[in-house]
Amino acid sequence: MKLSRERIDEFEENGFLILPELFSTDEVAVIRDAMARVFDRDEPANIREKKSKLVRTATGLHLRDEAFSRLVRHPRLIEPAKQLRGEDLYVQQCKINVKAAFEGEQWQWHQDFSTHNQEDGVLEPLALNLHIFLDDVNEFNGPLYFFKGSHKFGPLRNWHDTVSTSWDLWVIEEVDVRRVAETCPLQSMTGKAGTALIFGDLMLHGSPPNISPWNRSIFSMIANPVTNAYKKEARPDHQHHRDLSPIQPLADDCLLERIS
Ligand SMILES: O=C(O)CCC(=O)C(=O)O
Repeated sequence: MKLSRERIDEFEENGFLILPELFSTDEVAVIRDAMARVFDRDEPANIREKKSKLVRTATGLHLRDEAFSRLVRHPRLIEPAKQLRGEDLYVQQCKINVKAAFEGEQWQWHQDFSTHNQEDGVLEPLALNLHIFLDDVNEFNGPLYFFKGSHKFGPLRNWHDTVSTSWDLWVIEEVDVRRVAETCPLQSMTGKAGTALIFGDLMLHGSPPNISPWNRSIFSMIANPVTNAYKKEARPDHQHHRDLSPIQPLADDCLLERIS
């Protein structure tokens, strides 16, 4: 799948792209079945919420289930990502972020690049975060909030928050969030299950707790150019994979082909 010139310009201008219902209901069902299998296991790569102990983030998915191994090579994700970066990419991270109804906790304001740079020694903000909504995401069940165009500010001042949630995160100083808010409008990332979202490493974003009665699960894969690979191994492999093999896209129907 190729992006048009207009969509590439939109990505450069806003810092993100929404691709409504890029994946079909049947494909989302395959991913959700795999999610249930992975979440059932009590493994360190399933990181639980501080309070409820429900799974918040399940990482290393493409090494834990064949459906995810195919999904990280899906042409509808990988071809646009390669087109935007113009070079080979590796799977830096492959996870699902859940926000369970009533219980899902926040993601503080952050740029992904702060973590990639501080923890993994990635030098340039070139990684792309590729999301697929696995539930309908609405205004109430904890959508991501983006400061549209915030990538143009470059890397912002950050600090390491190891207290607020069970996922340690490099978060952005409030003074910088206020500065960005002066010119960049906030937009919530909502859409039907199967919708995809592509955003860059410098997007200033966060998301509120889910106090609604509706679950919210989002698949998230970070794809980074091979030439921009990690230089530090502070985090475990399931949070930043060491395998730098260039991602080779599979056939478009790869998710629906039988898994033997
Ligand atoms: O799942 C969320 O609400 C936030 C996820 C996020 O911030 C990210 O993927 O970088």
